[in-house]
Amino acid sequence: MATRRADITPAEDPELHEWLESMESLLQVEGPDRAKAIFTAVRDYLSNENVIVEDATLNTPYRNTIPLAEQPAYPGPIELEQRIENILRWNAMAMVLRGYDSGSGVGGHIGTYASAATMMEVGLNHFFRNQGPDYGGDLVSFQAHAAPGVYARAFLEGRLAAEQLDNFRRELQPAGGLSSYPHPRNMPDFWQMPCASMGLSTPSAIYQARFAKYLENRGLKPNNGGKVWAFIGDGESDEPEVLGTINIAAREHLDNLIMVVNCNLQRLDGPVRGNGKIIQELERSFRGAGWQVIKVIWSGEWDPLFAIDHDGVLQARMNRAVDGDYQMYSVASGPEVRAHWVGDSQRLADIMSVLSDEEIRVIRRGGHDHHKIHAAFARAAATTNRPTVILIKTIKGYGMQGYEGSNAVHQKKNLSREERIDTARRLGIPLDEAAAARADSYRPADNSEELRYLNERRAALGGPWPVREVDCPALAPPALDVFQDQLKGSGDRELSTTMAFVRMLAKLMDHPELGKYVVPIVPDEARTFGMEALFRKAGIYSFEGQKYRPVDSSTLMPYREAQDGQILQEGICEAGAMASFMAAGTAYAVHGVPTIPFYVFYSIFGFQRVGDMIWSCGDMLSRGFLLGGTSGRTTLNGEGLQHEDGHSQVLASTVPNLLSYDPAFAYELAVIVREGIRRMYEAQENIFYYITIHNQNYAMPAMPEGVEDGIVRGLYRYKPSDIDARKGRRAHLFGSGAIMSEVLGAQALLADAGVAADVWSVTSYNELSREALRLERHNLLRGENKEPCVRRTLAGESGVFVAASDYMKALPMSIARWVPGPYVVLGTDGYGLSESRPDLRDWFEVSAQYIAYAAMASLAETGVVKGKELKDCAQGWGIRPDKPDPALAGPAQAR
Ligand SMILES: Cc1ncc(C[n+]2csc(CCOP(=O)(O)OP(=O)(O)O)c2C)c(N)n1
Ligand SMILES: [Mg+2]
Repeated sequence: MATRRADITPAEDPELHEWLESMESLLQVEGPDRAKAIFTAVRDYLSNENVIVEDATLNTPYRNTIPLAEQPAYPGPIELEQRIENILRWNAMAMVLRGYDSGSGVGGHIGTYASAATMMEVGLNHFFRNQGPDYGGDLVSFQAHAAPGVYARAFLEGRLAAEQLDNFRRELQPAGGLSSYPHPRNMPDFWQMPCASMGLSTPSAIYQARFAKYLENRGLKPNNGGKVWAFIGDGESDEPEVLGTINIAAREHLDNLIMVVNCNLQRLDGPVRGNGKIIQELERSFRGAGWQVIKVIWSGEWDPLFAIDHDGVLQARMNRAVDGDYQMYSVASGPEVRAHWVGDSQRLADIMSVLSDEEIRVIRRGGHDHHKIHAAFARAAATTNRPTVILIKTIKGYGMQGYEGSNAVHQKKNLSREERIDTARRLGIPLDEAAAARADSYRPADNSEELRYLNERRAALGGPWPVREVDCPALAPPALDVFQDQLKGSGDRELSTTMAFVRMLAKLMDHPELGKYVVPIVPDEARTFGMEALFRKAGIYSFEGQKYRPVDSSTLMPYREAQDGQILQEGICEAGAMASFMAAGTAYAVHGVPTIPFYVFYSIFGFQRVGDMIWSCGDMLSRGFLLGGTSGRTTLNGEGLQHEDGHSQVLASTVPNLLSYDPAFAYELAVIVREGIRRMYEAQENIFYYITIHNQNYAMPAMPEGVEDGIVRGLYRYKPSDIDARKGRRAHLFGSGAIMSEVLGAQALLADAGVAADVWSVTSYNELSREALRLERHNLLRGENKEPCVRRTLAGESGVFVAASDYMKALPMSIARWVPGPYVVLGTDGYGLSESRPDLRDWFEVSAQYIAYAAMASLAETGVVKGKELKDCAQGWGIRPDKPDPALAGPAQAR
């Protein structure tokens, strides 16, 4: 609580009174900077003496950060802006009401925009500038649930037709519809950034701001401004991604980043902090993280009251009230508010007597006052060297009479006939009663004062917002022989696909045209993947360069940080690294720069850790390569249950425009990466890639003739059997990733047993099954008979088929329907455990022996192999019929 000199009489505490008196005179005579310097010195002195003044500066009193004296003049005609805002409020609400009336049950929200409208309008009329010849362009994301307000504006601008508003949340309607929330994927000329999954827009915005600086520091983008504005909800700020990523923004001095938290004190179910104050809590967190914090709490109507609050009772009361009280004030009557607020304080009663009961009831919060919002935005926009958060207090459902501030307002989708007519009247919408009751849209004439002003303001700021325009040069893919080392094989030298990948990456970074666009991204795992050699070569990006001599400076691979460093080293923060991937993968659209991100991570900490962020990348049409390192449940030996990934390929299959591959050989990787660059950066397709790479070393073969097409499609014959198939003793083994080594082992075992087995490399079950499903649907609807790749490639092959991978059985099962014969799948269902690689493969039944046994058993089933022979094989290969099922059991059951 703030202490004021007048609170303490000389009689009560002469010493304290004297100190406060000195401070007061210091402030008045020498000004705030000097007072701050002296206070800081006193605080530092105490802290040096081990007296820590907690909270010394993290929280300020519950009032506006910018005092009246520092509030700039408002640059527009507020009355006119308010009239326009009222039209937007009406149209935003009307589209939700019409959705309700249509009985389509598609829903919609009114309360969020009602609370956020004024801050959005102040931004759109005076701050958010589009890209232009000499300005980098602002990237703005509003709260997803405020989307109706954005559509309402585009309707006034003539960018959206009335039918589209009628079809809010009905994207399939013939006249065109509008997506519920900002989804660039579904409205690629309109929305810039997705934000409907609460919490993710904060890291997205932070890392977009950082990536813009990265591009500037590396000379890939002119240093010509462009801010990132991210508006979020106060309830949303409870998502761990929000406060979990704010430190980096301060550390990187992101003065191109402004966050705005709409503190309407409510979320969906009820108050965000009934018993506390969300604004004060966020102030502490952000200031503690090094941000500039600007609070916008009270409107101008409070200023005269503050002016007569000489002894601070009003301020003390404001400090004391909790959010539950403030929410109650937004629904209570004037006398009720006065009585509760004043309590038994005569002094407070005197101050409040300046206002009538009605004035008390309608007295506004800062978030509904243009002047206060403008002052905060202007200060934030002019700030250098650090990010700013603006905490704006509002009322949820502001203006929705009878509903504002109620706990149910978030879900309110309907109003009665009388309420509609009354709302239209209060907002000054010139619709007759019947039209208001129908919730018709209202658009003033093109030459009306409102539309002229609205269009003029946006024209002055570079055009309408939002707009997503892609203007980016295409990049030709590298010639395949850039990856000569991978294509010609490694001879006797053994290496993993991870090592092959790192070499390819280095080659790409050296490429004369593509090199500068490559953005390697790693969480704290570069050494795990053997990427440390790149540190010296490419440097780790740091806006401040390297202020220290690295401990390993005398070695061949020093930890080199540099201002123009190319590598983004994200530390142990997969969410942040994904946000960097998103920023680098969308720079083609945001900045017109075709950066190619390669984000290499521990594969188990990808989809299941930050899967929603990957989904969001799909929404934002991100391009680039995700690389799941140390992949494969049995290939990553030793690490155990929470490290061994045998399911990311299955999870990858759920992202519709993500292509996923599990290559076994270096040349496959080369073909896939080259094809990816061709499709994403030359053909500019909106797809991205997931490739699992592993750490098992083996000799990498040279690329056989004519397999490129099969690699890309997902299947080709890698190694035919070198024995003849006698009496139907024929099998086909599908291998992928590191399990290819076991499959080749099984081929040899089967040859010894007199079974001719061909080995096929399956680089992507997901691509194979997608293509087959696509064609199956095509055939179904058109009565045609197109053959999917699996069936076409395997046509005419006889015998049995066995698939083995380091992933769940669901993966190879996905192509079962098109395999022309008995098909057995082996995989790694179940939790991983700590063991050696051979023991893990035995446990999960994906060893050469189990693969060979599965082929024999399948041949036995078809009558080609006799029961006795199968038993002998089982015995010889150490197959245990009574072994526990790894999908169900753990090490305790194994003993
Ligand atoms: C990750 C996630 N969880 C839940 C939701 C559902 N949801 C949408 S809005 C909302 C409440 C938002 O409250 P707040 O952030 O305070 O915004 P307000 O509408 O109050 O401005 C919830 C729970 C969501 N969209 N995303
Ligand atoms: Mg809220």
